[in-house]
Amino acid sequence: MALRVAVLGATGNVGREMMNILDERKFPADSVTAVASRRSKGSEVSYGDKILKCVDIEQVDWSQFDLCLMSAGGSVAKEWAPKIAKAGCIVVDNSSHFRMDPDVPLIVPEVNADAIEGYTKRNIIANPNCSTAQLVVALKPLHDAAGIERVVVSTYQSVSGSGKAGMDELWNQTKGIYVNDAPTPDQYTKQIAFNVIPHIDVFMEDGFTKEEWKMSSETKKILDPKIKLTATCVRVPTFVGHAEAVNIETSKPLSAKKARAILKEADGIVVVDSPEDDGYITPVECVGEWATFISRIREDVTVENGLAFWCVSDNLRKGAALNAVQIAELLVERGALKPDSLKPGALNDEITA
Ligand code: 11C
Repeated sequence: MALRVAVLGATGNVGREMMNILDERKFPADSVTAVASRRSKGSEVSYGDKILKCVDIEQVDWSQFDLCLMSAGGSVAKEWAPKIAKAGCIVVDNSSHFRMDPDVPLIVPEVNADAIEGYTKRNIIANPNCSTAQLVVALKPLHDAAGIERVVVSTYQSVSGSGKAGMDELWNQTKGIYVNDAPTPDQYTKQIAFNVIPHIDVFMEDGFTKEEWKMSSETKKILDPKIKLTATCVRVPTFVGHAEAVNIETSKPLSAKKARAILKEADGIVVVDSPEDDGYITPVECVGEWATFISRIREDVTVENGLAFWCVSDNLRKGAALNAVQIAELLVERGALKPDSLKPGALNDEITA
């Protein structure tokens, strides 16, 4: 059987990146179909040098697909992921809906690849929140080396995290302010242009926001339930790329020099760290990249075993679409998905043809 892939939510910021990354990484799909809501039926999205017209979600026979990369929001995921999974198609869902379900693995391949085996319980795999994904990539090698006990993280999250509407609001407000005609906030509770807003997602009873809660609970599920994590999540007027100022306390001592060496060897990480004018990475430089960039690694002497660093990644890529495609690659690697192109004899057939 061939490997037939659907991208559901193909017209959104993340859906478009999923199509780009499937192509860039030469994911061995035998076919790729763009799927969207009825409203977006017929909209065009690109996949490599091809233009695909979106198919209406209601019209799809899901038994004809092996893998669905879904980025269509929590309510669509709640309704459709179980139906699609039941039809025999593995779902990788980017929404928060299934992340804490004990029968759904929450996967960042560099961190907890083996947990993917649990997907068979519901045929659904969850993709983490963007700010969590880059953080756990950075924490994993340090945790293995020195045992992380506590994390304090402050985020600087770009407006693409709230979709195209958030990007449009920043753009229109910024232009409007120059001519004294700025539209009033709609996507955000306060002005985002030339401002920062310490509020992402809804407030919870304890005063933290849901985004902050997600960072803590998802890190526990992906990396280690014993890690204590407190976050302050802030929206900033950048378009793409989330940045994080991270402070960790470890059970064993870990020097900045050793941490730098460990991170340099770790999967998915690029260390750019020297104490000079351009010796660090900023959000605009990480756009379109696959890596999580780590800079400003230094010892924090205010606690016994403390380390601080700066972490930047493309939130639409490692934070969403890239991680989803990496999960799909892992499914291929482990034999859960079997593309025709990788079956024995396929190469010979191609040569003969
Ligand atoms: C943001 N991190 O930047 C959010 C977007 O749970 O998948 C992703 C929300 C989620 O606004």
